[in-house]
Amino acid sequence: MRNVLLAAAAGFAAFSVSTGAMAGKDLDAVKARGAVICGVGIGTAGFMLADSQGKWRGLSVDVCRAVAAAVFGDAEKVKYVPLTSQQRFTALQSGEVDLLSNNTTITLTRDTALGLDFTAVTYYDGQGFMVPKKLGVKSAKELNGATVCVAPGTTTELNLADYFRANKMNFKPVVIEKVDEIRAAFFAGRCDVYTTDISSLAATRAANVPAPLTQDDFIILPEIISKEPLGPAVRHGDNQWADIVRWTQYAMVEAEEYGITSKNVDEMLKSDNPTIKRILGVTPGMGKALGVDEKWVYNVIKQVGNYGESFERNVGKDTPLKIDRGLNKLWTQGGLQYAPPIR
Ligand SMILES: N[C@@H](CCC(=O)N[C@@H](CS)C(=O)NCC(=O)O)C(=O)O
Repeated sequence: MRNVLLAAAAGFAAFSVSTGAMAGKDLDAVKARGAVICGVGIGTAGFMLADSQGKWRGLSVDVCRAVAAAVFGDAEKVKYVPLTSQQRFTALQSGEVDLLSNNTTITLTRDTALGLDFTAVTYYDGQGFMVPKKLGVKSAKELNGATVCVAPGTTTELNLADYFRANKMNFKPVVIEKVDEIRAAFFAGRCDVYTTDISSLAATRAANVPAPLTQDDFIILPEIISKEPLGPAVRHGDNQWADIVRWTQYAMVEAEEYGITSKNVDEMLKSDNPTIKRILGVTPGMGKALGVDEKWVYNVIKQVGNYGESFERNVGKDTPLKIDRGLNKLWTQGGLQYAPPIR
């Protein structure tokens, strides 16, 4: 009898998860804990890096902070779990983290077979190659026979094989899980080439070259061999939690489009523009629909900033990375960052 009841309970639990558009189990857990557990990388300047005080910063970290601001009104309510490329999906699937925000590429198999939901693109990227200048190589087409440092469990590894095969070239992979060890191997000359997302190459070149070498001793080759739309992921099963992450990202993009910044957001509360009033919760409704405080966007923008502020502060032209907005400009400026309306 007891077993029958347990089986029935288990069946019911499975049923409510699979149909649970309204189920809020992950959001409930986040709220009960009072903090978001965010899976990040091991350490990449501008995107996800803990400073000497242990404070995490970066464009990907800002997503964790913004979600905490939306849910708790406090961007500090985040616990960070550094994960390698190999560990990240299991950590999310098993519930060790609530959210993964670590430069993961959206792909079909990750979105389906791995049981994940990607929210929105934080950074449109592509895969590239970095080589020591002294190698004298100017194009990826000259890399036949090269030794290539690459991380396992990545799209990088797959694209690398495709690219060399398509160009009838051979390579010797040196597969290393921890990004700091990959960088060390590359800088020590254990491989001729380091391949990963170009954002990560730019970060490595700007922040990790060991003296006496300098960043001028390395070049990123011109070929961009793939599309790498990078964004946060949650696991299947709690649509409301996914909605909160997704719309928090959109809110940062929408705020940039409407000129709402961390500096002027208090002024903007007095705006007559109906869209701005709705975004900032002066006209209520959006917070209620999402299941958060009406001041959710106000809190995100006040504490974290809009998308453009986050981009410029972390990876933009005044940072060591000096990354151009490029594809990550707003759609109104010829880029791909486009948020559906908050209404
Ligand atoms: N975007 C690619 C690669 C992502 C990835 O995790 N790359 C690693 C190895 S190069 C990385 O950048 N790690 C940075 C970090 O841990 O700080 C993917 O999703 O597979």
